[in-house]
Amino acid sequence: MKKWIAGILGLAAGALVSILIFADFNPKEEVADQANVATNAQKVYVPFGQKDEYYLFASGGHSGQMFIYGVPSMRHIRTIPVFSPDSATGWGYDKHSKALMGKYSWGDLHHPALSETEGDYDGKYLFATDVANNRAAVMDLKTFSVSDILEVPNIGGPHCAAFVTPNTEYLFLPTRFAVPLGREYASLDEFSTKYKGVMSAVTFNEEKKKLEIAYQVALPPWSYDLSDAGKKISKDWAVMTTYNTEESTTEMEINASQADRDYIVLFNWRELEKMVADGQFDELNGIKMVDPEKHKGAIYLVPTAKSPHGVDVTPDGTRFVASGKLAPAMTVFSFEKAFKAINEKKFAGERNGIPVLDYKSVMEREVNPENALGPLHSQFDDKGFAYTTMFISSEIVKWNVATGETVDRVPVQYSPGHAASAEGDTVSPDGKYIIALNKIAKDTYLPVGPSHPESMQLIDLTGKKMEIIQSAPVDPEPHYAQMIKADKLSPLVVYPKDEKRPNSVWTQKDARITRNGNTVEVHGVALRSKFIFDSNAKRKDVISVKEGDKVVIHLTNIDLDQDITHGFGINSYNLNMEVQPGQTQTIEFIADKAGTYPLYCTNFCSALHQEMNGYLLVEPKA
Ligand code: RUQ
Ligand code: CUA
Repeated sequence: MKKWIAGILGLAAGALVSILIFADFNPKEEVADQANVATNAQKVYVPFGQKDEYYLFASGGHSGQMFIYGVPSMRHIRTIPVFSPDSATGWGYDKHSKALMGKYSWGDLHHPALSETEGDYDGKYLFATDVANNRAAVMDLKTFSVSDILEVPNIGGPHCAAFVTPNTEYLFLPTRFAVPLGREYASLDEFSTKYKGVMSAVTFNEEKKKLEIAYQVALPPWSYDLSDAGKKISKDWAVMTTYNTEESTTEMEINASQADRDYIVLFNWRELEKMVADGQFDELNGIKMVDPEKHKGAIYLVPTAKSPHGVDVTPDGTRFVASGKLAPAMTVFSFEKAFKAINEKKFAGERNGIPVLDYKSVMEREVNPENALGPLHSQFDDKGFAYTTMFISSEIVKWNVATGETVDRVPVQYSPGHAASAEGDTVSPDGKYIIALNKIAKDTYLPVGPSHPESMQLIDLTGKKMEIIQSAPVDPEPHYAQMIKADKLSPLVVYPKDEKRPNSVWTQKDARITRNGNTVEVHGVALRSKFIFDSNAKRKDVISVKEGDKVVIHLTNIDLDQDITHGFGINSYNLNMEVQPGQTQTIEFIADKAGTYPLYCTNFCSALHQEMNGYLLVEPKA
C-alpha cells in the first residue's frame, strides 16, 4: 500500500517536473540561442592559413613555464620553459639553459611583463619572476626563448612583480615574504626589528642580454602583493599593495586581517635612482640597499581598505585603482591629489619612518557594485571603462573610471583571479577582448580526475553587453597574462648563419672530434637526415670516448630552412637538447657509464628522420 502511494506521488512529481520543463521551453529563445552560438563561433574561428590577431602570454605559475595562446581562437600555440626543465626543447639539459637554471628544478612564475616603449608594448622582450626561488627571467621574443635568469639575493618571494616602467628602465621586484636582512637566521620574535620586505630594482642590459641588480630597498616587514608602474603624468612613480602591516608571524589568515586599513606604497623611482647616485645607501652582500627610514623623500604610504590585492594604474596615468579582497569595494585614488599632499607635506602620520598620506585627501571615490564580492584586479579599455574581476561573486564588472558607475557585468566560471584585456595595462588599450583567468573550472571540460584544469574565458567587448565567446583549458596556473597585437612581434625565421659564432661548424667537412687530456670535444653538424661528428672517421656519426672522460658536444643545425629543427638525445644517458635551424647548442657531461649508447634525433625532421642516429661508445677503464 505504501509503495503504491509512493509510486503515484512519484509519477505526479514527474509529471509536474515535465510540465515545468515544457512551460520553460520557448522555441523562439532556442532558435535565438542557436543563432548566437553560430555568431560567437564565427567570432573565434580563425580559418586555416590565417593567424590570430593577438598573442596571449599567460604565466604558468608553479609549472615554471609561460604559455602562449592565440586570440581569438584560444588555441595553445607554444610553451616557453622558463624556470623548470622541459625535455621537448632540452631546456635545462644543454649548457646554456643548465647554467641559467642553476641549482633549481622548479619555479613559480607569476606575472609576465612585456617590455614597453613610451608605456606601450614594443614586442621585444618578456619578463617574469619566480616566487619560489627569487629569480627574474627575460625572454627574447625573436626566438621565444629565455636569454637570462638572475637569482636575486636578500629577498623572499618576488610575487609583487614583475612590472616594468614605461621605457623598460626598470623591472621592480617587491616581495611577498619578509626575511631578515641578508637572509641570516633571526628568531621570529625579532620580526619587527630584524625582518624586511626587500624590493629590488633590476635593469636589463639589452646589448649583453643580461639582467642586473641596480639597487634594493629595505621596506618594512610586510607582504607586498601586487604592483603597477605609473604612466604619463605618473611615469616616474609606481604603486604596490601591502598586507600584514600587522606584522604577524603566525596564523596569517586571522592575524594579517586585523587592521581596518593596510596601505598602497607609492614610490618615486627617479628619486630612488638619484639617492643611489648620491651614495645614500648601505651595502649588503655587494648590493646597494636603500633604507627609507634614513633616506626620505621617495616613498609614501596611502591607507586603503584592509588586505588589498591588485592595484592598477589607469591608461592616462591619472589614477590608481586598489582592490580589497576582503572588502566589497574598489578604491580609486588620484595621483594628482597624492602629489599635492606630498608637495605640501600634508601627512597623517608615519609608519616605520615612512610618511602616511591622509586617506581622504588622496582618495577620489569608493566603487561599490551591488553584491559584487572579492575584487582582485582591474584592466582597461579604450573608452574609459575598467573591468574588475570578482573572485567571490565569480564575475567581471565593467565600470566607468570617471564616474564609478557600474555599466555591465558578466558571470564567469568560476572565481577569476586576473583578467587580461587587449593591451589593457598600457597607455593605449585596444578594448575588443578581455580574458578571464579562472581559478576553478569545475566540470567545464572533459573530466580528467579530481583535479580539473584552470580555465580561460574569452569575452567580447565590442557589443552592448559583454559576452563570453570562447573558453580554453590551461595548465596551472595563469596568475596573469598580457595580450599583445600579433603584428608587433617579428620572430626569427632561422638563426642567421654566423661563421664567427664560437664553436659553430657550417660544413660537413669541418666536423671534428678532438681530445685534450681527459676532455673530448665534438664540433658536429646536424642536417637532414644525419649527424656528422667527425668527417675523417670511418663512422662519421659515432662518438667514441673512454669511461670517465669529460665530453663536450657542440652541434650546429646547418639546415637553414624554417621549422627544420633537429633534436639530440642519448639513450639512457638522461641527455637531450634541441637545435633549431641555424642554431649552435652545446651539451656537456662526464661519460661515467661504460657501454654502448644509441643517440638519435628526437625531433621529426624528414622522411628519413628514423635514420638520423648514431652511437656514443664509452670504452670501459682497463
Ligand atoms: S596574484 S589572483 Cu599571483 Cu597576481 Cu592575483
Ligand atoms: Cu633530425 Cu629528426
